[in-house]
Amino acid sequence: MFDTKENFKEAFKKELVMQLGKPVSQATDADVYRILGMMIRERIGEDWANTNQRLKAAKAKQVYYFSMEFLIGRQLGNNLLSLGVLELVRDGLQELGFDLDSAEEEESDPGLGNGGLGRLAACFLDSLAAQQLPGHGCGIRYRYGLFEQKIVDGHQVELPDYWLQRGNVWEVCREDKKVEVRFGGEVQMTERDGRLHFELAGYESIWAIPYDIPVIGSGSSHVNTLRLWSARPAKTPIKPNNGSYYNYLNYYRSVESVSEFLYPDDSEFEGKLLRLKQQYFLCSAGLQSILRTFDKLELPIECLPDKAAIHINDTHPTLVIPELMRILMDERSCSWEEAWQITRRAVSYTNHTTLSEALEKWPGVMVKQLLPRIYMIIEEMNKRFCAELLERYPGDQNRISQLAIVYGDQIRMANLAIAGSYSVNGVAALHTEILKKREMKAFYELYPERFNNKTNGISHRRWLMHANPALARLITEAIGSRWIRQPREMIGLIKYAEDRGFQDNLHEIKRGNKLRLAKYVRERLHISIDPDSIFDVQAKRLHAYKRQLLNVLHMMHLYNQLKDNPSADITPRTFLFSAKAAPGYYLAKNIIKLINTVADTVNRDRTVRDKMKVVFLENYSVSLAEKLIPAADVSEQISTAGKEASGTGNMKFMMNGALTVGTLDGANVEMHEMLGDDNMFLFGLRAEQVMEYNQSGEYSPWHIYDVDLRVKEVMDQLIQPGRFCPEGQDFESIYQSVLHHQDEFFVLKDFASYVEAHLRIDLAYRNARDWLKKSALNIAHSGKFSSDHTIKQYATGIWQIEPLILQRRK
Ligand code: DL6
Repeated sequence: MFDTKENFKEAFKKELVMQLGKPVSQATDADVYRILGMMIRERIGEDWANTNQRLKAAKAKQVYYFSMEFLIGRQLGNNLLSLGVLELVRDGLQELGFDLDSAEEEESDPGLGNGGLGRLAACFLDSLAAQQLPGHGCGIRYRYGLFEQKIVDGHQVELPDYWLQRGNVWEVCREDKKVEVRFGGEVQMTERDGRLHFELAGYESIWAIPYDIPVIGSGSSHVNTLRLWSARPAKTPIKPNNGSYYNYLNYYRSVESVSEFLYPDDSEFEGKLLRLKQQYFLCSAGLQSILRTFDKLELPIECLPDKAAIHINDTHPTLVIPELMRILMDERSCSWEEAWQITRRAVSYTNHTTLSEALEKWPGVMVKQLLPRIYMIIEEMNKRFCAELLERYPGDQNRISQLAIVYGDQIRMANLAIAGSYSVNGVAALHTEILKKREMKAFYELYPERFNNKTNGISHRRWLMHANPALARLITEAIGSRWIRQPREMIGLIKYAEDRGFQDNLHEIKRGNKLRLAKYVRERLHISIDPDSIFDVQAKRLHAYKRQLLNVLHMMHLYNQLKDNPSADITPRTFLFSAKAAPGYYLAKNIIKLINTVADTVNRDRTVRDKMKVVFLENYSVSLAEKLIPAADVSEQISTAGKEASGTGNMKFMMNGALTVGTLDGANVEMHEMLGDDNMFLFGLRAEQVMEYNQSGEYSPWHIYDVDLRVKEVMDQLIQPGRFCPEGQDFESIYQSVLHHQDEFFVLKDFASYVEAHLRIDLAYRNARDWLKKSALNIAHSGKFSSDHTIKQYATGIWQIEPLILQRRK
C-alpha cells in the first residue's frame, strides 16, 4: 500500500471508506491521522510477528529496558520515516488535498516522562530497532502523562494531561498476556523437604495488562516492542458485610490508581506509597513477562542471563533485583546462592544523577508493609552483603555503613542496584568520573570492574531527519546518504564548512526554521519576533542547578544597559524559554514567573523592540522541542559544573547547527573536546573548582554583590518595586536562595564570565560567514552523539546482544 504514490492514494481512500465511512471530501485532519495510523499498523503487523518468531527460533539474547518513563513523542511522522515513505505519503496526501503536518498535529504527544531520562529511553528504543537489535521497552501506561502547563498571569498552572482521550492507534492490548501482581499480605513460612518455603497470604491481587506499541526499525523489517502495563482489579474480594457498591467502586479506583499518573518530579525523590506501588508493579509484571518468553525456550533457569539482559534506567526499577530473587527462590526452587548468581548476571544499571535529593531511599516500614516478602529478601541481601564487607574491611565501620543497602530505616536503592548488578554506568565521561571519584567512590573501590561510561546519545532520525528535513536533505546533497545509517559520517561535512554555497543553504534553512517558529510565537502569544535576531534558546526542565536564573539575570542586565544607553550597539536578540517546573517546587515556579515578568516589561517597551525580545513558550514537550530546536542559533547549556549528568538537549541543538554557550559540564565536555574554544562559548567554574569551593566554604555571594554593580542592580531589582517587580517583594524567594542561602549553584560567581561569553556571541554573530562555518562544524561533529553509536556500546559492552541477520524492508 506504500510502494507507489498512486497505490498509497488508492489504499488511503479505500481505508477511509472502510474504517470511517467517509469519502475524501469529508475527511478531517484527525481522520487522516487515524487512517494513516491504521495503515501503518496493518503494514507492519506481519513484520512485527515475524521479528518475534525469528527471535524465538534463533533463541536470541534480548535486552529488556526497564524504565518508569518513555517520552516517546508523536509516532506518526517517525514511523513513516522508518518505513521510508514519509515523502511519498506527504505528496500523496497533498494531491488528495491534505497536509501531513496538520495531520501530525492531531496526534496527542504522550508525556510519559519528565525529561532527559525518559527521552533517552525513547531514543534508545529507536536505535535498538534501527540496528535490528533485539531490545524491548518495559514501562507503565500512565493514563495521565506529565501535566499540561498553562501560563496564567505569568504563573505556571498545571492541568491533567489525558493523552488517551481519543484512543491510541499505535497500541495493541494483549489481554491474553496479563499477569498478576500482589501487594500486602503476610509471609507464611513452612518447612518441606528440609527447606524453608515462603508464601504470601492475605494479599491484594491486581492485574497488570500489557499494551504493546511497535517500535519500527528504520529501513529494515525489524520491529521491537514497547510494552506498557496498565493496572486493573483482579479478583474482587467479596465481603458480605462490607460490600457496598460504593466500597467496591472505591476499591476499583484505588487499584487503577497504580497506573493513573506519572509523578511529575524530575531530579527529586518523592517517597510516596503510590510511587513505590508503581515501581513494584512495573518490576513484577515485566519480570513475569520475561520469564514467560524464556520458558518457551525450554532451557534450565540458570541460562536466564544468557537469554535476557535486564537493564534498569536509574534506580526507579531496582525492585527487579529482589523480585527476581523472589521468583527464582519461591517459584523456581532455586537456592539463595543460585538465585543470587542468576540475578547478578542478568541485571545492569544506569545512574543518571549525582544530586543527593534525587537519590531514592525508601523507608523500610513502607516496603515491609506493601511488599513483605521483598522486604525480607532485601534484609537478607543486606545481611549477607555486610558480612562480606566485614571480611573485606575488618573494623572499617565507616566504609561499611557507606556501602550498606539498608541504613537505619532507609533502603538505599542505588546501593541495592550496584550490589545486585554486574554493570553500573554513568551517562557522560565527566559524570562517570564523578561517580567513581566522589559519589560512589566506596563502591568503585569495591567493584572497579563493574563501572563504565556510556555517553548519552539522541536519535538523529527524530531530531534531525524528522525535525529538520531541509537540513537532512542538505547534508545528503553534500556528502551522500551513508550518514543516515552511519551518522558518524557527518564528519565529512567539515570540508563544506567554508563552502559559500553550503553556507548559503545552511543560512536559508535556519532562516526558514526561524520564520516557522516566529509564526508559531505570533499565533500563540501575539508577540512578533525578528528572524534576523539571534534566537537564543534555553529549553529544559526548570531546576535551580540548570540555572535558568543566570540567563534571566543576564537579560535583566542587558535591558538595564539598553535603558541607560538606548543606542548601545548590540546584535538584536530574541531570548526563548520553555520549561516545566515540578508542581511543588516553589523556587522553580517563582523563576518562571520572573521570566514572564521580564518578558512583559521588555516586550512592552517600544524603545528596545528592535534589540531585544523575551518569549516563554508554555507546555514544553517533544513536539514543541521539534519546532524550537531547529530554529535556535544559540543553545544555553549553563548548569553548574558537575551537576548535569550529561544533558541530551545540548546534543539536539548541536545537531541542528546551534552554537552552545555552556559550562564544562556533562556531555558539554565531550562536545568541547571535538569543537574547541572556537566553536563553542565556554564560561564559568569547572567541576573541580565548584567542588573546592564547596569543601572550603570560601565562596560568598555577598562579596560579588558588593563589588559588581551589575549584580547588585539586578539582585535589588528582584525585591524592590520597579522595572521587574511591580508589586515589590515578588521574587523574594529567588533573592533569598542566592544571597541568604549561599547561592548553592554559583549563579553570581559565574555571572561575570557569562556576560562576557554573551559579548563574544554578540560579536561572533556579526560575522555571518564565520558563524555559519562554526554552525556547520557543530553539525559535522554531532554524529558522535547519535544514540545508534551509544546503543552499539551498550549492546557490546554491557548486554552482549547481537543484531538479527539483516533483513531489508521490501
Ligand atoms: O541521562 C539522561 C538524563 C541526563 O542527560 C541529564 O543530565 C540528567 O539530569 C537526567 N537525570 C534525571 C534524574 N532523574 N533521576 N533520578 O532525569 O538524565
